[in-house]
Amino acid sequence: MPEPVTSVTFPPAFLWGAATSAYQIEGAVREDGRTPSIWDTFSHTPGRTADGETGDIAVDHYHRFREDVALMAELGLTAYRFSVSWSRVQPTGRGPAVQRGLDFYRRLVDELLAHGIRPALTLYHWDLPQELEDAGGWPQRDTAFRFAEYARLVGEALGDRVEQWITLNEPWCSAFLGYGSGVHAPGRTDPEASLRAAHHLNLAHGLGASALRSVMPARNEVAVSLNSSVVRPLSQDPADLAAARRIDDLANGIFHGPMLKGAYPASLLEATSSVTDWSYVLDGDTRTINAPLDALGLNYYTPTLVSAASGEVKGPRADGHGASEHSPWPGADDVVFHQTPGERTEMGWTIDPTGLYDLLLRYTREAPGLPLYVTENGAAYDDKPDPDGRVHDPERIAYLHGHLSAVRRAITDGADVRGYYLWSLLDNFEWAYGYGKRFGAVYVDYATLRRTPKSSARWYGQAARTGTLPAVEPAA
Ligand code: PNW
Repeated sequence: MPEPVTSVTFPPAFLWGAATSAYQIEGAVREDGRTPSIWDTFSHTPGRTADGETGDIAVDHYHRFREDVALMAELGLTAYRFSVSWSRVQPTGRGPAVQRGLDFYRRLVDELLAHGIRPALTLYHWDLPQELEDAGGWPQRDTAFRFAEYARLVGEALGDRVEQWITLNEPWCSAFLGYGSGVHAPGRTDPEASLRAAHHLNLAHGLGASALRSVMPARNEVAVSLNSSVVRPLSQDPADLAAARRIDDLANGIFHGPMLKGAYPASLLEATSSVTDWSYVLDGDTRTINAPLDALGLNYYTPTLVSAASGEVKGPRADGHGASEHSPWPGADDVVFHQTPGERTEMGWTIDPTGLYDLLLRYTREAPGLPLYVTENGAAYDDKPDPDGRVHDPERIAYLHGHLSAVRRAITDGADVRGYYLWSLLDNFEWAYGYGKRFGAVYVDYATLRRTPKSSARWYGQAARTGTLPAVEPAA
């Protein structure tokens, strides 16, 4: 691996963070009044996750958060993005907050602040209280109002000490992997329900953002994290361009349209008209969803390459969204997904830092003046400790170097990127893949739950402390 010739230096205020989510790390699923979320139910349903793995214990962060915060501080990180478990705060998804549930997050935030680490709080990272799913889940309009109430409770409790707020994490995954392809909780496979879910997630975002503002100090920032896809056509053939346009609407426009511009793309409404009539979009909804934002979070892993069906035998689906006979792309059964050429991570996701650059510049155009954060980016590798106990992950260092360099280039070219959150701080429960996919900068031995920073964690910490990317270490 050649060393970069010029040094890559970031603005002094740039945030160097790591990200996690509640169900993936906390464990303690029955403690202090917490009740099951859809991910508890799903992971305990045979056949849903690899080897039937669950988040029951995960990496026991609920009991080890002080150790985890100390680790971040020692590495030199300046920001930490975590999510709140809704069913710890409101076990039935309704009613007053459980103080013991909120207290855990108060202690966590205070520990972060005491170590000079800026907390960024995500309200919803996929773990809907099961009772709300039993009442219809995201396809049901009422769920959006329940979310707004939950947002208000958490905003009241923590708005005095958390300045960065994120309403939803990746609503695309909640809607289309949860209710379309069924590879995520609650595991439903109903294309019309997945579009209803998308609308009610949008509505939840808008209502939630306004609820937060009504109870929090004005200095706090409200954002959303989208897993906006970089959709590329296989060729410049008009049919391929049209296929890319349709997937772009279903991946991106369906969320950023109402959130940033106050309207769903007309092309989306038309292309999905055989699946749904959109009658659940009521007067005023898109105005509600278009609530002002202070920043936009973008999660990026790999680009999406598509073409129109050519009439040839279709290969296996290569959209990297897990194995299902059901598509997460309603009304787009004739679009073919291709593997982007190039080296891949353990997830089978092609490494393509240019995609991150393109994404940041695209949203600089879509939302002029809105500060951007990379709220997730990272890679899974098959990390193993050496006999001496150290964990060397030069591939992850190369991945981070490539993507952070792309962020730097985007800043140079006009994108207002304020920070980067590495996914993930710790190896953790990678949803349907269970514990087999390790995204952590810190290695977790699942037998003992011992944490060992990988060489990438040291590398990233040095970047955080100096504001400059260290050279990539020579491949082992
Ligand atoms: C994101 N896809 O998940 C999540 O926000 C994290 O919780 C997760 O651990 C991380 O990325 C790595 O997977 C995604 O199929 C899951 O396109 C699936 C997809 C995208 C993101």
